[in-house]
Amino acid sequence: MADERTFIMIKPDGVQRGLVGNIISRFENRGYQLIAMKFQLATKQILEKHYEEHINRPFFPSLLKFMLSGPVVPMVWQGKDVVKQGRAMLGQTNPLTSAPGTIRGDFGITMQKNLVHGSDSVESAKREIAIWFQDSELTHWKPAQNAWVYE
Ligand code: YYY
Ligand code: MG
Repeated sequence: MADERTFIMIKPDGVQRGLVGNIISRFENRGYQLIAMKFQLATKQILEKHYEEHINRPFFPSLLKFMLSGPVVPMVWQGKDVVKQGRAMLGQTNPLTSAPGTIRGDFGITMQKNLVHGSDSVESAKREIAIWFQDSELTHWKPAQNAWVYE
């Protein structure tokens, strides 16, 4: 459905390395629609909700420290198949097994500093969007390019 939404977040390494514009451009250039975006320091509380499934994993304390080390850019993107395509554009969790042409495959080397988060299912996207954004922050608009992106 063309109104599918995903949650994409540029992590502190992506911000520190000046890759915010590059990462946003990839989604814009593909034809996806930006619905919401923030620039902020995350908090322990919000990250514990966001990474709920990983809270008992051995890497969690280190992941939390990294995610709190600088600003992040949480975003909502919309368009046909955007959850699956967003994950494909990110690459694998490990940048070393990510194909060139993907964000992680183009810019990353280690697992933790893999630059960007993307929802892994439509259900996860709904959950994550609700953690980072109020309903009133999701902007309703019709991109002029849609007529030239969709049949
Ligand atoms: O969804 P994705 O980000 O690709 O990977 P997850 O398995 O959900 O892990 C979330 C996050 O945790 C990952 O992006 C890097 C980090 N991480 C890690 O530092 N070490 C691991 N062994 C697994 C994940
Ligand atoms: Mg994940």
